[in-house]
Amino acid sequence: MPVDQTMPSPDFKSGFVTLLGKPNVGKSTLLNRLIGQYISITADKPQTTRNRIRGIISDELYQAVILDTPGIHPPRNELHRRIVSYAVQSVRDSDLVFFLTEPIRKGQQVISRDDLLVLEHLAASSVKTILVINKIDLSRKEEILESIVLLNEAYPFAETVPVSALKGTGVEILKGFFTKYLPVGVPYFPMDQMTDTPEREIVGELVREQIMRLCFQEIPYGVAVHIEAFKEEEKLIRIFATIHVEKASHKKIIIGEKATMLKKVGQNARIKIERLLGAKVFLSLHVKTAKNWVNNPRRLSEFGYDE
Ligand SMILES: Nc1nc2c(ncn2[C@@H]2O[C@H](COP(=O)(O)OP(=O)(O)O)[C@@H](O)[C@H]2O)c(=O)[nH]1
Ligand SMILES: [Mg+2]
Repeated sequence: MPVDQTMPSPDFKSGFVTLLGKPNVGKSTLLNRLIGQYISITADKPQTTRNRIRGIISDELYQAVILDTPGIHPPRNELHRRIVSYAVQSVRDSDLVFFLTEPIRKGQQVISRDDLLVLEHLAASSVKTILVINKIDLSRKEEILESIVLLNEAYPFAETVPVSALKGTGVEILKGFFTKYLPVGVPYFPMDQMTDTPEREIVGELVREQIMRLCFQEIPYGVAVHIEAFKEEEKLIRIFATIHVEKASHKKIIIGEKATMLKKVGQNARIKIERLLGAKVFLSLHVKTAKNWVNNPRRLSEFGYDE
């Protein structure tokens, strides 16, 4: 339910927008760019995003609540199943979808299977969808134009916009769609709020992001970060976090020789957390083994992955 606020203007628009697209296409980068704050983690690895991160963008004319998703992909374990069902559910609950994809490469005339899978889900939902062709800074003009034609033949998009989420190109055009396509309504959140995801959840994600970025291959996918304590003192915020891993061998890798890896994870994460919270931070990390938690319903709920 919308909070009780005076409506800024009679035709003020408010609603929910879901970012959808295959892993690594730039959804989280776009969310951060739209709201101008780093709340959703990004990495050059598939399936970085896992937790429910929502950004809020407000203006005199609209408020858009934007949901970042990990994308829709065939689930491999109980964790994935819960994540995919969240993405599917958020499409059903949204007023507008931004479908992100990358330009189709020259000589590669087909739309990828990953994209087709997402489009199938969209077709079933009938939510108005904007085609966002991202990473245009990496592509040639002909490739972008050809992609626009092919994708519009495959799906009835309401609009098409080529962007670079990384550089910011085209992002202002996307903001124009909030007034055009969201329904008339009062704001759901205070106008200066940038996210409704709890701070400690974002902090946990910032720790997990560094593990994604610094550790190799399969290890990061079985990692959950749990914030045990978050103590705000006068000049410092003390944060105690536990990193849960699936196997003892993974614990060894994350800690590293003489704890060098864990130190690096902590240092990098602390810099980003300080920027987010605007305060000095003391960050303490502890690594624990939680065998096969990705398939354990009790553990999944405990780590915030609800049904
Ligand atoms: N060159 C380029 N890279 C981008 C762009 N948008 C995102 N990326 C990079 O693509 C990778 C995946 O981005 P991310 O936002 O995590 O993708 P997600 O999995 O869809 O959330 C990261 O390394 C980003 O820096 C873009 O417009 N141009
Ligand atoms: Mg992401």
